[in-house]
Amino acid sequence: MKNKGMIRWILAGVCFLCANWINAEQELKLWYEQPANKWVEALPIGNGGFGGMVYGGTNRERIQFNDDTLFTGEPHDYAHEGAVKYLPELRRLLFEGKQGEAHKLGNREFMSVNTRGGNHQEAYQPFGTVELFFPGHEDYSDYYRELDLRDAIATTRYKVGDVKYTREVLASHPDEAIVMRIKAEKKGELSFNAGLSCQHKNAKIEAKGDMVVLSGQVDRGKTRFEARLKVKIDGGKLVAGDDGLTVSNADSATLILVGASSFVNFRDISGDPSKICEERMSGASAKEYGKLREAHVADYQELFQRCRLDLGVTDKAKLPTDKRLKSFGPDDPQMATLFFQYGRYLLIACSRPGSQPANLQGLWNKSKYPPWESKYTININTEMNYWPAELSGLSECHVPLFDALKDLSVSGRNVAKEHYGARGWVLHHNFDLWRGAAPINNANHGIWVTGGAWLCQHLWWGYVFNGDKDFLKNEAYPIMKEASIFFLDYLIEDPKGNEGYLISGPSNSPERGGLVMGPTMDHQIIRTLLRNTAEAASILGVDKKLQKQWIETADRIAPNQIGSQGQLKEWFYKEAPNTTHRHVSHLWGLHPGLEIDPRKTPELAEACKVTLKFRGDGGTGWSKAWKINFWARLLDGDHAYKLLKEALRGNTYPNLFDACPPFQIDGNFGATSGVVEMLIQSNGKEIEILPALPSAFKSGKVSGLRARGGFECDIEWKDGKLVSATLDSLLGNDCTVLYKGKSLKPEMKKGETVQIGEEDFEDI
Ligand code: FUC
Repeated sequence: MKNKGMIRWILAGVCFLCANWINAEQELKLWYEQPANKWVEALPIGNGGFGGMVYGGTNRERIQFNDDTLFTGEPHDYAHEGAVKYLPELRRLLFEGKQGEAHKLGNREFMSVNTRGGNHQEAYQPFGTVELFFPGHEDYSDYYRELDLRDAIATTRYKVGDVKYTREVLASHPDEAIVMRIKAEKKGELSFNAGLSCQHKNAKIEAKGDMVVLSGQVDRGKTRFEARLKVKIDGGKLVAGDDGLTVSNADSATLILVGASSFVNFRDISGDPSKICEERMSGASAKEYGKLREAHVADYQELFQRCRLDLGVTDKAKLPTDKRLKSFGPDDPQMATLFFQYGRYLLIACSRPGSQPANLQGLWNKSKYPPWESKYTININTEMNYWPAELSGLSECHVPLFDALKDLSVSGRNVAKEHYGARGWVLHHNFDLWRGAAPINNANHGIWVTGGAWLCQHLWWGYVFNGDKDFLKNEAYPIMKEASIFFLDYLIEDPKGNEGYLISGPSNSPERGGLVMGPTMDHQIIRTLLRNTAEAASILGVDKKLQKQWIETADRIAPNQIGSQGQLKEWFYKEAPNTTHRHVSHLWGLHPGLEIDPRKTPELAEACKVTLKFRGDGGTGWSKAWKINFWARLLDGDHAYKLLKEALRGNTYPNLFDACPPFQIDGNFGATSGVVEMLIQSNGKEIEILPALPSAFKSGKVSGLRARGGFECDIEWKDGKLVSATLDSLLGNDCTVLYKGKSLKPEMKKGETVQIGEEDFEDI
C-alpha cells in the first residue's frame, strides 16, 4: 500500500483517463438508423425540471416537452379529519384476525380526502409539443440519430438529395431552455414550419414576430402555464402566420424553447409564468448557439464525468442500440456500461437543485392520464430513483428529494395528528406535487406508515457520504427527528406476550397480504430510522433524552425472523413464502438497509436467499432491478448479472427506458445502483472492493465511486482479480477495506489518497 501525494494521484489520473477511457467512452451513445415512431423510441433530454422527448423525424420532427410542476389539482391538505377515532378499532380487528372488517373500516374512515372527490392523488401532466415540418423531407437517405451521454446532446442527421441536414437538441440547465440548432450543409436550403401544440383544452397558441406563445391552464387543475418558442435564422426569411412560423431558404436556425408554470410551492400557485418565460427567453436568446452549447456541456460534464466505467468493448457496440438489446449478454459488456451511465444521465436530466424530484417517469410524460398518475410512489419506486445518487457522485441530484421531504414533514404533521393522534410527521405510500401524505387508493395497501421513514434514509446518506454537519443540523436532522418522534407515539406493544416487542400497524408489507399488524419491512425501516436519528443527534450533541428513547425503542422492535421454509418472514404474525410477487419488501434490511449482511448475519442472509428463490427472477422492471441489488448484497455477482441481463432483454424499451411495463424510470436507476453494488459496498465502517463481481465483467476499471464514510474509490481489475484500487479520503474517517475475505486498514487523513494492490491485504 502506498500513501501517495496529490501530484502522483493527479498524474496517475491523467494517464488513466487518456489511455484507458477513450474506447469505452466513444461508445457512450444511444444511436439508431431510423426516426422514432413511438414515444419509447424518442430520446429524453432534460435540465432537471424542464425536458423533452426528441423523435428525430425528417419531414415531421417533434419534441414533446414537460415541466415537472404541471399537475392536476391544486394545493390541498389530504388528511382525513378525525380518522384517529378509528385507530384503536382497526388495531383490535387486526389482532383478532378480522382483516376484512378492518379493510372496510379503513376504506370508510381512514383514507385521504381529495378536493375533487375520492381518495386518490393528482396526476403529472404533459405540457406541449414543438412541431416542426420540413416540406420535401419525406424522401431521405443516410439517416442517423443519437443521444450522446458524454455531452447530453441529441443529434439527427440525414440527407435530402445531396443536402445534408443536421439537428442538435439540448436541454440547458444554466440557460433554462431547450435549444435546437438546425443546419443545412448548403446555403439557403433550410425551409420549415415551426409551431407548438398542447393537449390541455383551453390552451391558446399564437405566433407573432419570431415567436410562438402557448398559454393556458392544466385541465382538471388550477395551475397556469406558458411556453415560448423563438426561431432565430441565418439567411432566408421568417414569417409568422396562423400555423406558426415559416422559415424559407435559411442556411441555419436556432430554436429556443422556454416554459414555466404558476407553481411556487406546494401551497402556492400564484406565480407568473409569462414573466418567468420572458426572463428566460431574453437570457437565452441573447446568446449565440455556440455559447449556449458550451455552457450546457460544461455544466453537464461537471456532474457526468465524476464517475467512469469501462467494462471493455466488443464488436456488438457497432450495432444500433435497439438491435443490441434483445441479445444482451457477456459478449456485449459495453452495453452494461451504457445502461449504467444512462441511469446517471437520466438522473442529471430530471433531478437538479430547484427541480421537483424524479417522479415515476422521471420528468417525461406524454399522457394526461399517465400510469399511476406518474406521481411519487414511495413503497419502492421513488427511493430506487435515488439509489445511484450518492454512490455514483451525483449528490446534487439528491437535493430535490430533500426539498420535497421538507414539505412532506409539514403536510405529514397534520396526518400524524388526524390519523394517529401522534406527534411528528408521517407519510404513506404515495405523494404528489401537493405533498399529499395521507393513505390513498385502498386500505389494503394505502395504509402503510413507513414512506417518510424510508425517505429519511436518503437524508442520512446525504450526510454519511458527504460529512457536511451544517446539512445534518439544518436540513436532515430536523426532519429525521420529527419522523422518529412519530414512531415513539405510534408503535404498540405486542398484546400476545412476545417479550414486549413493539409492533407496527395497521400497515402492510407493500401491496401484499393486505392490512396487518407487524410487517417485517416496517420494523426494519423504523429500527434503522431510530438508530440513524440517534446517531445524528449524538454527532450534533443534541437531544440526549431522545437519543436514549430512540435506541431503547429500536431495541424493542420485533426482530427479523426465519420462517418455516427457511425464508425470511414477511410479517411478524404470519408467513406465506410461496409466491413470485414483484415486491420483496421484507428484504429491505438487506438492501437498501444494512441490518442483514452475509458477513455479519449469515443466517438471516441465507433466509433472504430462500425468499429470493421463492420469488424467482421475474417481475416488473423495478423488481428485477431491486433483485440485482439484493444478489449483489448477497455477494453473488453472477446472479446479480443474470437479473441485469433479464432487465435489459425483457424490461427495456428501444430508448433504454425501463419497462415496468409500462415505462417507469425506477428500473433504470435501480440497475445503475446494482452495478455499483457489484463493484463496491460500504456500511460506514467497512468498504469491500469487488464484492460481487460477475464473471461477465472479467476485466475493467471504474473511477469515482463513492462509499459511506466519505471515500472516493477507483478500481481496476483483470481476469476477475484486483489489479489496483485507489481510495481517496474526503473526510478523514477510519475505515477497513475488505477484499476476498482479507482486510486492510489504511491510515488516511482527510484529503489523502492510498493506492492498494492485492498483496496489501491480510487474512482476517
Ligand atoms: C407499485 C408497484 C407497481 C408500480 C406502481 C407505480 O404499486 O407495485 O408495480 O410500480 O408502484
